[in-house]
Amino acid sequence: MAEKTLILVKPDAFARNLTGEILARFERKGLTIEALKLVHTPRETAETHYAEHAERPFFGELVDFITSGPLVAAILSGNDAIKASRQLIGATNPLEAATGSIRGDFATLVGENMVHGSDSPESAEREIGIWFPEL
Ligand code: DAT
Ligand code: MG
Repeated sequence: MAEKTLILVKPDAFARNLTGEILARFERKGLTIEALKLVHTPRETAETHYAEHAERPFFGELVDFITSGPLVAAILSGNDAIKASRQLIGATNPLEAATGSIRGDFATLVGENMVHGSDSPESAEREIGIWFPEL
């Protein structure tokens, strides 16, 4: 089923010059970049994006991290793009993410886990509206 998802190459990955490597993995899987931008994220945007975690103890650190430097936001499309992307990204905790996944290959900290991918069609629609309001 053709669908769209919202991907963030987070500030840790951007700072480590891994943006191209990460986007290449999604492209190699067969997903298509529909939109792409570099963002200096306003705090309010990060808080809106992660609103479901507002009551969690790590929320402040999460918003600090996601606003700590530029990130790259992308809309990807393709067959089951949401599930396919989450597979490539791996488990939330990089220490539990499979080797071969982005988090499994490049990260060790849950708070600096390289990439975000929407987790449902509803999330994808909401998140595309946050990061690409002009579309
Ligand atoms: P995912 O990014 O895999 O969808 P999530 O939606 O549960 O994971 O959490 C969003 C982000 O919040 C996650 O990428 C990293 C951070 N996070 C999640 N659980 C955490 C924890 N226990 N401690 C610190 N940061 C956490
Ligand atoms: Mg999530």
